Amino acid sequence: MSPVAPRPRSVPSNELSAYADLVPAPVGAEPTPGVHWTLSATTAIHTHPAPVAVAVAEHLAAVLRRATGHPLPVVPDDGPGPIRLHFSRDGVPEHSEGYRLDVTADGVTVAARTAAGLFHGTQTLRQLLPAGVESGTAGPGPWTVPGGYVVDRPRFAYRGAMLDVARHFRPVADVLRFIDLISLYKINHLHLHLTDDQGWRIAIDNWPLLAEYGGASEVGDGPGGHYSKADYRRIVEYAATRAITVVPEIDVPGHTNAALAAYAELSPDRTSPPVYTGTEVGFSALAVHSETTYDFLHDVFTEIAALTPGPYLHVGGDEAFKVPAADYATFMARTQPLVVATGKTVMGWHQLADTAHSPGRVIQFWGTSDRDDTVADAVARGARVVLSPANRAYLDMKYATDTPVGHDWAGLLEVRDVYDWDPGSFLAGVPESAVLGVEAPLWTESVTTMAEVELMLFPRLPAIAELGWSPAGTRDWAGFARRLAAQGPRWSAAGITFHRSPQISWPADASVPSAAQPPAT
Ligand code: TNX
Repeated sequence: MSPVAPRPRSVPSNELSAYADLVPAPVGAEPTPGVHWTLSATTAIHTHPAPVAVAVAEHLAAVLRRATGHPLPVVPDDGPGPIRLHFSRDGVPEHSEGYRLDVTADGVTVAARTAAGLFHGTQTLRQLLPAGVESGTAGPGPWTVPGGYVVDRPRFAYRGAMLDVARHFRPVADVLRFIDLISLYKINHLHLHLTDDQGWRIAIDNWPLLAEYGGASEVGDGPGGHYSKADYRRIVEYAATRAITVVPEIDVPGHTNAALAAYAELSPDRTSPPVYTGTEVGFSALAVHSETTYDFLHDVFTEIAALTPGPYLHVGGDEAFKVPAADYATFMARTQPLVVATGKTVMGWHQLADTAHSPGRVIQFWGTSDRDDTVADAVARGARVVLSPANRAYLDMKYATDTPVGHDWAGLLEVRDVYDWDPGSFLAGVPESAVLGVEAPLWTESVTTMAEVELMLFPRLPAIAELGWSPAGTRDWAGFARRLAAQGPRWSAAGITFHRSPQISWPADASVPSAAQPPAT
């Protein structure tokens, strides 16, 4: 990874506009002209001693050590220090994820009510430092932060990104990198699409062949793979240190060929189909009239719930074309209570909307129109909605016809398409109060490497992140395009592959270092 070349000027490049360039846009921010503070070889990070706060401090230290080469020790909070992370309500917005960040001539203070708030504040601090702070190798600095303050909190509680690890498996290290990437923009839910026709990716003790046999395939000729329970716990714990909750998805009753291939008794005709490595959808289904199916779901949900500290368990429910509507309703009327019995809240794709309600359930809308009466009815019955309109939020859609991977069934999605809509008023009959948030799904039928994952994420993921986080009143395409441009040099410094959208006036140095890099794998 090559660091960004130092700029030949005396005013650090970030000093003039750093507070105006933040993504996602904060609730409030002001620079203090003439004031700045510079990180040095003697800077320490003073933190509240709670392990959750120390974890945030250690993460910040790791990022800063990499790029600055300075030792950045993490020490217990003993009052104002050059960098201070502490719990406080003073001037901190009343929200569990809110924070206040102050930069004076003496240093940086991040105050929040929770570790999540501290974490988000430290992500903002990264953006106030020069772009080279994202580099994987030590640069010369100076590591100057312009004086000022940020007061911030999210608009929506749920800001998600989905990774389909079923069509193409991704090893744990890649998932951890994915977590790092999405956490830069204050995404707080990682939805893992763990099962599909092409592979079952999570070990289930009571049904070992699901992962052992059903996990040993993927789209094309690849070997597939699966997460052991220890692997999965590692992902969940790592996500927690980045203020991210994992949402596991077990997609039923369709999208189940891998499970049927492993266990014939789950299949309507009691015969295992061959392993499937193509990209069609809608051809598989569980035996919805068999008690074995519900025993299976009970076991799977119980084991998944035990691995899941977060509140949601996603049951999929999309594209079950082989299941007649009445059977689908019966199936979901039995399946949802199995989730509720584990203590989790049901989440599902919006095909679930007109089936029985369960308390607090979350409907994930992936349609392409601004009207869906079944979703509006579900909301009237108490459901909440996560918005992932495919023509706005599907990150597997190509940017343009020449995008090397991806689909186009919901259209070509340039960054403006992804940014320019309002989740609070998008769906008829779904008021802002019923919108839990937004999510950007990345399906991986054609996405096979981390470089391709990154290409599809950047720069669109920050657009969805901003819709989820920033106050509605900040939404302005021209302003966002300008702020997004300032992120380019950070991605280059970090070695992140991204689409040089022609809609954005990238600064000259946004393309140079990255283009010189070998493609990531
Ligand atoms: C539809 S979106 C699907 C997925 C595909 C995706 C491709 C949804 C709930 N189902 O199975 O991967 O389109 O864009």
